[in-house]
Amino acid sequence: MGVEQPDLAVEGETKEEVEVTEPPLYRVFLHNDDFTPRAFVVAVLVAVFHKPEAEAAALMWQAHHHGIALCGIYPLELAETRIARAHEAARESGFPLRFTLEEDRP
Ligand code: TYC
Repeated sequence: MGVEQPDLAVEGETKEEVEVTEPPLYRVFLHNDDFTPRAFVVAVLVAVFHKPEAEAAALMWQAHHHGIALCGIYPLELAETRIARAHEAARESGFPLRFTLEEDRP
């Protein structure tokens, strides 16, 4: 009895080849709106996305002027958790601040 182990080495090969697949990463985007105060956006980026103040301000201005800013690239669970926390904070304060994510394809 016992659990069967998969053969990692192909018959005849001297070296064992193990393929490593990295987990997909996701881009998180910050979207502009007409209602969320600028200081609130910066505070969320600092508190939830752990951005230094100056970088948070630069991202806020980027979204404010261009409609969208790339906030960071994270594994799926971290991206989803941070977006959920940011949305919770915004909704609690009555603001429509919005983040989205997309797979980071090459
Ligand atoms: N445009 C907002 C304002 O003028 C500020 C803002 C900036 C909101 C960036 C969202 O992602 C954003 N109060």
